[in-house]
Amino acid sequence: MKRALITGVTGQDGAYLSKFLLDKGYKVFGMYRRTANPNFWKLQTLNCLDKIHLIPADLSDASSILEAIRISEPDEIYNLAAQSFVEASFAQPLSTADITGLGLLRILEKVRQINPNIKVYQASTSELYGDGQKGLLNEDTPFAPSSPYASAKLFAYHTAKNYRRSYGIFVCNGILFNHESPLRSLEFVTRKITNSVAKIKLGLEKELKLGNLEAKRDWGYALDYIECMWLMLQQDEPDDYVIATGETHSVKEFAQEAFNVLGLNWEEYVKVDSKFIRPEDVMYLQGDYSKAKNKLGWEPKVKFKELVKMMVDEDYKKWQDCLAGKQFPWDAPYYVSDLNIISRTKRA
Ligand code: NAP
Ligand code: F7E
Repeated sequence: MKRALITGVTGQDGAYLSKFLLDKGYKVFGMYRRTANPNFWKLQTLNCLDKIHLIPADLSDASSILEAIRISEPDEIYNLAAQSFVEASFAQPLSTADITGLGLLRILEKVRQINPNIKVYQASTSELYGDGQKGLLNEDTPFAPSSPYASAKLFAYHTAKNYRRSYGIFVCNGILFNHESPLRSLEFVTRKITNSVAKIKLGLEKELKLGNLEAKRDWGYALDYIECMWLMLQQDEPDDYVIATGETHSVKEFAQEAFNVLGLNWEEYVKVDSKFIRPEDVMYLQGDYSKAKNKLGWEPKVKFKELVKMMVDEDYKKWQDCLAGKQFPWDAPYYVSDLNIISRTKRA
């Protein structure tokens, strides 16, 4: 039985990857950081919390990483943990650099020292390209990071390549473009929109405040992208791959489509609030996944409209279930604004 260690197991990708690997017969170890309030709702939603082995560790603490590798004795490590919110990286640049950048270096040093045969997946990102790009972006497009998050990920990207060349470690960079799902955290723009559309439809909220509506992203479905992480580690040689859909849409188009799903006109509800505008933003991203298609045999299945509908439908159902008094794993009650709505509806 193959053994995998997933860092960032409580995140969107960590939860989907846990399920994917369990279904493939892996013994799955999930690294999570200690928090005052546990946040396992994504793993609970996919019904795999009790099937994985949880190990408390923190990417900023090398000794805890050593312990996690010793306990799990993995064949494969998937490094998904990060401070992954670009906006927050402007407010917390040092901790972002520490976790999102140095985190991989700490892992690779332990791999080199303990067992250099462990294969490693690094969650690289389309944010590496930065602002000012045009056309389809591929593995040869030069990087020009536009945020502390992207700079930290660029450090990790090069660290992976360096450990591959210097020590022969099997480590792959998955240059993944934005990927979303009903398990996306609420601060990211897609889920922020779909959650708000559901509340507006149910009369629980009146407006949605967003920042830069013109930014374009290549949005795919997280579950489609998880398979690629695994495929990269099953190849004979380590390599770096762009994973994307090849389509791009603006935030405005996403909002328009999402309101449309529930028969609403986005222009009546969306307001621009400068609070959500970043010091520097990436205006355009569109990926060329030809290499993944040719070498891994991978293609995205879910396209833009289907993705938006899936997310709106899921959030709408969650709010309806909440109003009906049902209990289920969910993140909205952890956000003050949504908690206030839930408390209000319970009092009424
Ligand atoms: P996510 O939902 O934000 O999950 C991030 C995970 O990292 C969470 O489990 C989080 O734990 C954990 N984490 C944060 N700081 C940590 C620390 N100091 N030590 C240990 N764990 C820590 O992110 P995601 O969307 O699943 O993305 C997975 C990875 O892919 C990330 O590295 C992200 O940067 C990268 N990526 C994402 C996308 C995308 O569109 N989703 C695209 C390209 C690359 P808590 O739950 O405790 O916060
Ligand atoms: O922003 C704009 C915002 O936060 C998308 C992470 O997974 O993907 C993600 O990073 C765009 C930006 O994702 C709001 O300015 C407008 O232009 O959903 P986002 P991101 O920054 O693209 C990459 C690939 C990663 O690697 C990251 O880990 O939407 N936008 N108004 C807004 N964004 C947010 N969050 N909130 C708004 O109100």
